[in-house]
Amino acid sequence: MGSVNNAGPMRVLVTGGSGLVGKAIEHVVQEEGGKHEEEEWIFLSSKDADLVCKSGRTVSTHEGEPALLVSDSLQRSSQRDNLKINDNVLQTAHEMGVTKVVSCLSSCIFPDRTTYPIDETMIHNGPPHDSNFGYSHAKRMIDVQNRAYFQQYGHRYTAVIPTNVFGPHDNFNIENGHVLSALVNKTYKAKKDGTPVNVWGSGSPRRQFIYSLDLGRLIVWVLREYNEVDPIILSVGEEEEVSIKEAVEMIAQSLDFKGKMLFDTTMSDGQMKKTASNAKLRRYLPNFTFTPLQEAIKMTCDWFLANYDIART
Ligand code: NAP
Ligand code: GFB
Repeated sequence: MGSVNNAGPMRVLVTGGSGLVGKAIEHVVQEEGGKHEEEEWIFLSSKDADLVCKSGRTVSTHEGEPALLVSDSLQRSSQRDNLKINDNVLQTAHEMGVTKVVSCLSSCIFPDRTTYPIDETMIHNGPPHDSNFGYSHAKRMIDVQNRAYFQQYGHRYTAVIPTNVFGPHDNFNIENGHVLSALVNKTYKAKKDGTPVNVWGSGSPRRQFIYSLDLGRLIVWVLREYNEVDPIILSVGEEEEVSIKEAVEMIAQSLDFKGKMLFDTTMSDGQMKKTASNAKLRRYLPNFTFTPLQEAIKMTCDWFLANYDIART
């Protein structure tokens, strides 16, 4: 966030910089030429500033005046924390004269009873799935706030809507990690201990999984080239949607696990599907190539094995 001095280089502040999405953006910027000459990119974690409280927002902005804020509000926050973070980030951006903010929404905020595929125009068309209604409404408010900041001040603050993200630096914790990362860890342990892998639910729910590095590449593109205030879905196509069972089999193949998979139907399936359209992204980037899912899962497993000691398990 901060004022872009036309003569000066762009400065970018990435909140959530130590997380799954933040680390992917950092990889793209530091390792893939995503950073332009003289630009300054600053990656923050909760240790640098607690975005839930105003003092945290002051600290993060007094570090200098980055040109841009990629706001990664927080997975584990409650609705109240998300609302506070949204307001702290966007209001600070406004007060500091930030030229652009890119916030993360999520495909789980879409209406639960809907037609498919879901697109960006449908965000507010009905209540989200009951399992995360508080979080979803807080996320939806970012879209409302972005439109208000544009209408009142002309700020081009926008948002991206990723589907299910996975990759290096994910949260691999078996209890509170997302499905792919949790099952990488479960399969790793099952292979080591000679026990079955416990998959929650029937394995029938369907998801579109986006590899974190692909998402990082797309978010850097949004930062630089996407000028709408309206959000944009960042996802593989509908045709890439797979069942949880298929995804789990890809993990087993990547870890060379040949043991038993148990589908524990006493555990909820949650949302059976939330098929999203990436047609809008394709209109902008018809030739963007996503990493094939099996390859991305294999790279994630390899990262996990090589970084087991530092991974969030
Ligand atoms: P994550 O891996 O849990 O990372 C969360 C980041 O936020 C970490 O850098 C963490 O810092 C930081 N953080 C936590 N509490 C904070 C606080 N109070 N103040 C400042 N920073 C704080 O999350 P993620 O998966 O990267 O998600 C990033 C965004 O993408 C979220 O908005 C999420 O809704 C969205 N998204 C994620 C997915 C997915 O499948 N993961 C899908 C769609 C959308 P510490 O390391 O210090 O804790
Ligand atoms: O990834 P997940 O927890 O989140 O669950 P959502 C996806 C599906 O995987 C559910 C099944 O049907 C789970 O029942 N599943 C099977 C498991 N085994 C496991 C397991 O060991 N762990 C987990 N976690 N699931 C996400 C949000 O919702 O949608 C994210 O949590 C984000 O924040 C993303 O918004 C887009 O796909 O249900």
